[in-house]
Amino acid sequence: MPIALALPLAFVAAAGAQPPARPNIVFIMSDDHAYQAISAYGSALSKLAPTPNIDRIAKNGAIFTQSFVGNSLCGPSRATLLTGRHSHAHGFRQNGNRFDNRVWVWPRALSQAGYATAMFGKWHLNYSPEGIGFDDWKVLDDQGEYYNPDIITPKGRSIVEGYATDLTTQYSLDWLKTGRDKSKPFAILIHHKAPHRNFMPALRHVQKYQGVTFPVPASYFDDYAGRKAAAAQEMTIYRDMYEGHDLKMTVAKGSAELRYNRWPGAFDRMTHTQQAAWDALMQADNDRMNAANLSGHDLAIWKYQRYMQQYLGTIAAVDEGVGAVLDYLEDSGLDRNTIVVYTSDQGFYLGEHGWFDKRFIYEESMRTPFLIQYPGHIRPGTRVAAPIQNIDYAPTFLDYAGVKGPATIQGRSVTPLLAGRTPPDWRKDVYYHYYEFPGFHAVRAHYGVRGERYKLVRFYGDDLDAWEFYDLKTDPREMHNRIDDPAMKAPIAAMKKRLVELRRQYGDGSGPSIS
Ligand code: SGN
Ligand code: CA
Repeated sequence: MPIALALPLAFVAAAGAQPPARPNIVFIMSDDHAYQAISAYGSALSKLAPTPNIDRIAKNGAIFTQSFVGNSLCGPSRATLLTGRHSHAHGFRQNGNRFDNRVWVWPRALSQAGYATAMFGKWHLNYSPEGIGFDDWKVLDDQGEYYNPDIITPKGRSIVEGYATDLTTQYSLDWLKTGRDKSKPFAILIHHKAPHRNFMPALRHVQKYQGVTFPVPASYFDDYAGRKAAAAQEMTIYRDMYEGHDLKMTVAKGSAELRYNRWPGAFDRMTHTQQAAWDALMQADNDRMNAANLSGHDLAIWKYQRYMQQYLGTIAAVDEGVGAVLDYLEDSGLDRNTIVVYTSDQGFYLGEHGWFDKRFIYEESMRTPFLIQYPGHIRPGTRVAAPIQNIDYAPTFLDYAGVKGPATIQGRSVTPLLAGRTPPDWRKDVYYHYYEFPGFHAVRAHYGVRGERYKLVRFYGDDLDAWEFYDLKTDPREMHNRIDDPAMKAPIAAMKKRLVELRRQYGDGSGPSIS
């Protein structure tokens, strides 16, 4: 791509800009937002549930089509994005571990380099970001609640009436407009709880997708043949979702009482007015469901539709929030010198293999959306296919800000990719290690490597030590485990070698060693 090579400089020259000011950074991250649910990725859901504002970032800048996490779970992923290190290196391997706020993180490095810094929304690493180096912060408690959440600030904790996504957006806009030290460049982390379980849309979006029929993934009724860990999970929509808590199904026609509602707190904290409005918005749809008296296959399909309607409904407020932030940046002229990123802490299953949740190395959860704009530095409409991982975020921001990072960082700045140049030694394969077992959804611990064409995985622990191998070219849905296929002997050996090398390269001695 010889033309792209000269582009960034050409941009600066054409704009006749003065010596470049250090860029501002707006890092927007949602929780469990599948790339399949972002229309810029063009999946089957795109037309039915578009995300026009998130898509603006791809239009203004770049979209990464091969963006991955190293451990598809909230806490480990957040620790990785802050430190640029894999789970075994930063030590936060599974939810419930504690993050030491004193370790090196890029927001503190930027603060020390003269940036104004802030963080709003879901933190989920420990009680609060106290000590991280943010000038200002307001966070949800732990997983956070959608309605009237507990908000923790440097001054203490209180219940705030409102919808979590809107509050997070509002806090962020307030800080951008009036809260920050305007003599400094800024870095703000906006971390939404949505669309995380239990998938409660804002009242204005509860009915947004009611009655819409979404395409059911081809693997929805997967039988998990040849895949022991996949068969053993507890994250199947039609078997494991709680009918009340997750799917908001009521017990009978005419009743607003929910079916099994494991954690009633998500609803109990609504005000009477919110609760009444919610019930009224759900009533007719639930009455129809109860009157139809569905079972078996039909009920399984109905549950998929209800899951999608709610999940995508929560994303509507996130998309509006992204729009409000972009509008502010544009109206104020700040956009010209601001990097904006939209990503998620990991991917998510939207019915593929019959699942919700994440955790597995299989594509939909290992992949995560990554969109970035930086006018004058990233050509609008750029698509990057080189594989990146969440260990790369920290070095990328440091690189753009001109700040040096520690040698402990395991990722690599993606700025050359954004300038249209793939360094010859850019990684071709991506390392993965998931630890949380036993735990929610019963996904066994596993490590593996995803290459351009093949994926090798080893599940371990408990009663299981099982290898899997996939040819993503002929089997993109990862339905056929080819580990015992003699025709695959050579690529399996090659990938095993890569896995050993990657474990050595990253210094991951955790889990069983490979002989
Ligand atoms: C909660 C959810 C799980 C989810 C984990 C981890 N259950 O425990 O479904 O896998 O969070 O999510 S819930 O009904 O209590 O919400 S993560 O994104 O925080 O890692
Ligand atoms: Ca998450």
